[in-house]
Amino acid sequence: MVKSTNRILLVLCLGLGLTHCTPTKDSQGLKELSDYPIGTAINLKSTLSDSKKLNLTVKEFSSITAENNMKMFRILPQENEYNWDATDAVVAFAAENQMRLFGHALVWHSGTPKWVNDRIAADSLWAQNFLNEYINTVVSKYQGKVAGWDVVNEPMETQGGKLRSTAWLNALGPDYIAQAFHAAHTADPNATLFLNDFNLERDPLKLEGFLDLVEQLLNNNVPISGIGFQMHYRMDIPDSLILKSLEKAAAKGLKIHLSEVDLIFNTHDDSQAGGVQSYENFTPEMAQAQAAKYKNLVALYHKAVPKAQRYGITFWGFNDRDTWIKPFFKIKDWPTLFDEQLNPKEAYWGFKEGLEENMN
Ligand code: 9MR
Repeated sequence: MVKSTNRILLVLCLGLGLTHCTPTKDSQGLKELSDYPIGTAINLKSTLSDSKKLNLTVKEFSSITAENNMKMFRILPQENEYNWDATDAVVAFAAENQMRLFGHALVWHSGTPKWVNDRIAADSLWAQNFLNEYINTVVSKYQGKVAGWDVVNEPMETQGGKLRSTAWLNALGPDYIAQAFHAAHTADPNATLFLNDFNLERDPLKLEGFLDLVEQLLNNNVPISGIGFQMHYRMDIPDSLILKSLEKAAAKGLKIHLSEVDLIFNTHDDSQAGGVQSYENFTPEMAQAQAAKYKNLVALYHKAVPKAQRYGITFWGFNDRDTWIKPFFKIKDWPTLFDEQLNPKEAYWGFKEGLEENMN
């Protein structure tokens, strides 16, 4: 059992209303145990409507990423109709709670609204101008308020080492990536600018293609300053492989963000509804195994990534009620730190122990 004695004492202490109980590390938020930001993706409306969720968000995390509200399809759903309300609210929430705000995502095939995709396909000159204008508009508006951006999200194909075939790539060629970074850097020279993708920890060919791209960008003086590993990873992905992948990425010398962490049990083929339901129930043994793997994630991050390059660990939601995994893959699963009732799972205590043991 991870730290069970301490927890029982804490619960007893609180239950008896003892005011002189010494606070243990168990009562501290994750963020207090870490010297880099610990973040969560946030759906602000849902957070504000549930006081338990709100309290946990503020207590545990020092960084937030809007799960959807800063995507292009939300900010610019129709031509010339910038919609800032939801984004402004997230910016205000981060400031009020002294949290870092991470921007996600400026250019993403799946975040591009249909009207933009249609125009890009019809007119590459328009695509070029729009790319610069959109990035400039959004990044300048939040200059100094958004600490870093996923400038290009998921530039690689789902599997293997090729660039993803998107409307952007088709219209502008591979240079759309460099252009996006230049536009973001011009709009906010102090923002940390990331290239972000999934399965980098588990697909060596994809990682190689991705890191070749990073290398080319660096050689061409493109202002990229970070690499994002989404880390929607799985219990069956060996930690030795994750370590090696992180080490290869860290060797580029850029910041490394574990940007969308969750840890799932069932397999899937990366497509919508593509889940395979092998685990029907969440057993105590599974809870312990997940705790151990979450604990080791901190150790891997510290081993592979030098201190100055640790941009932080961000969870893609922190509870099994709200996780995107279940509706997206159409499976039951238990990928996060808190259960559906928003109570901490063994995973939470495991991750916390990882922070306690590795921070120095
Ligand atoms: O969790 C997000 C979900 O609510 C949205 O419906 C979906 C489409 O916009 O995006 C999910 O977040 C994705 C993130 O933006 C990029 N990496 C993969 C995430 C999970 O699909």
